[in-house]
Amino acid sequence: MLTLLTFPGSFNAPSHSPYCVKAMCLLQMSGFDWQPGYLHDPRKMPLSRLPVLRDAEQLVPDSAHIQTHLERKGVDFDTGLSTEQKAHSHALIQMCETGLYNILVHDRWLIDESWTHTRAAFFSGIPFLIRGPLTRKLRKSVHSKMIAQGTAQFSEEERLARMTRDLDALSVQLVDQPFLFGTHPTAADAAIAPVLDMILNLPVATGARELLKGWDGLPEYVARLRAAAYPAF
Ligand SMILES: N[C@@H](CCC(=O)N[C@@H](CS)C(=O)NCC(=O)O)C(=O)O
Repeated sequence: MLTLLTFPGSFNAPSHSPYCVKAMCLLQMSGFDWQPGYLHDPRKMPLSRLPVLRDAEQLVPDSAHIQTHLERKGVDFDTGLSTEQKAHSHALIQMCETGLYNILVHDRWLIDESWTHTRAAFFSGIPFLIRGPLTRKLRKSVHSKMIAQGTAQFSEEERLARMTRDLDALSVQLVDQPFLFGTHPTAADAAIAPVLDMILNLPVATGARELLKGWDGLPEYVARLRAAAYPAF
């Protein structure tokens, strides 16, 4: 039995990490038997991050490496895709993981009203006495990373303009098909729909959440992927 070491769920998702939900979707799509193993603190993990897949004695960190590991065991997440479609798939995943993902992190951690909910949902398991100092330190570090990466340097208007271009690209891809590359979910859907889902489920009405909520077709796309590939718990 495979075990996915993952952060627990929050905000209507089976994990609060989109990378963990991506790995869950890949596992669901693989058809292998698997179970979640919940962790709050990834510092002892190989890359100090989650998800990590445990396969017998082996620990496989990083959702992309987990995908490769499952592919080596015989799964084809991109059945029937041409070489060109596989290149598009890769580019869309990168777009999401460097653009939309950072907008999600920004809105969860750096908007004061949203942070109150994020803090309560992610860190309620941390002892009360250390919760304040620890979460302040983590928030400061996320802020520094968001500045270094750029997302926190842009105005809200600029962030939403960049997000609009990403959503446009996804809409073009979905114009006449239920999933990004046809009638069935592929690796790109597993990576991208959870990020959209988490933006849609932000606890406060941020600009990003409202933009996506009102976007023709994308909330419905997320609902389709949830029905097709999310685990039942
Ligand atoms: N490239 C990695 C990214 C994983 C990642 O960034 N995970 C975050 C949560 S979304 C994490 O574990 N951060 C460390 C922490 O929260 O302590 C993947 O695809 O799995």
